[in-house]
Amino acid sequence: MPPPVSDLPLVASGKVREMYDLGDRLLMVASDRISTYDVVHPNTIPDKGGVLTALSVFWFGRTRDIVANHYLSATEGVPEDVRGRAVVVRKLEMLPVECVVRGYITGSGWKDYQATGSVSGIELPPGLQESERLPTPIFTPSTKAEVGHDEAIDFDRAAELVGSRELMDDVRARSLALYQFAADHAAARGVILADTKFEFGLDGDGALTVGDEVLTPDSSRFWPADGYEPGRPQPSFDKQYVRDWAASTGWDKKPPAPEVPDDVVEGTRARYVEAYERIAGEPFQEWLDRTAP
Ligand code: PZK
Repeated sequence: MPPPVSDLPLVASGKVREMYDLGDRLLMVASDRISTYDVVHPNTIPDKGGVLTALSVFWFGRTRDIVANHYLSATEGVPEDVRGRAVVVRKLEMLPVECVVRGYITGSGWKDYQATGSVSGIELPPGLQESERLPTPIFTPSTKAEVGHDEAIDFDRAAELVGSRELMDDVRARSLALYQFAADHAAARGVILADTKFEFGLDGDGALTVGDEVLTPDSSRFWPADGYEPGRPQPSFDKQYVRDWAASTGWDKKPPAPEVPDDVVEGTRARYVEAYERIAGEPFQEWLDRTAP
């Protein structure tokens, strides 16, 4: 019998997921917890962790020819109590930068553009509207902040932190290629991939490898193509029900976050499952069946 997750050494944890040590490998577990405005709600969205894991595994399988990744298995070595929402991955030496690609101008990129006309040192054309598609996708690295928000840095600073301009050139090229592949795939299914964040590392042979989760709603902004209109913020494919409900309660977005009511939980769960089914093109149940103990 594999050990329950609670027996494994915890090596890292984020707001909604955990990483455990398996010796020569790692176990990455996605929870069903959800945050809005950076605050985690007290209750969960059933299947959220499963959907994010399934999506990440879908993309890892589809992008192996663009860049190697750390994914090994969603069954072998995954304890029964977390099957469907966890993966075994290779240990990497992680690079100390977040690799953000933006195809649309939104979020912190929109703030920076409004203030300076640039994002991560890349000058953008004047007169862009909020949420507008960029002439070409841009690579906008940021620091990994231990606490608080990541800070945008320019390419030269990223290369300095990584210690090699050649390696950083490769990281940028792979990041842009991954984004382009996924954005094209999503667009054909009615989903806009506005932006996304990758984390890279080096494997035991020094080969550039993508780690973390990839191209999920927690590492990306997914917008429904239907109703897309620049000039305003776009509704998030997955979290908009929770955000709209949270705003309607008058919550000030400061901790603690309010408990999400059942109908909003159910609507949000349906949106996550729909995101998986649209993008992967298979019923979410098939993922659960494949990974079930
Ligand atoms: C690694 N994180 C971020 C924080 C998480 C993940 N393949 C790898 N090898 C070594 N280290 C990491 C990875 C990956 N991926 C990633 N921390 C360590 C992180 C919190 C929770 F699930």
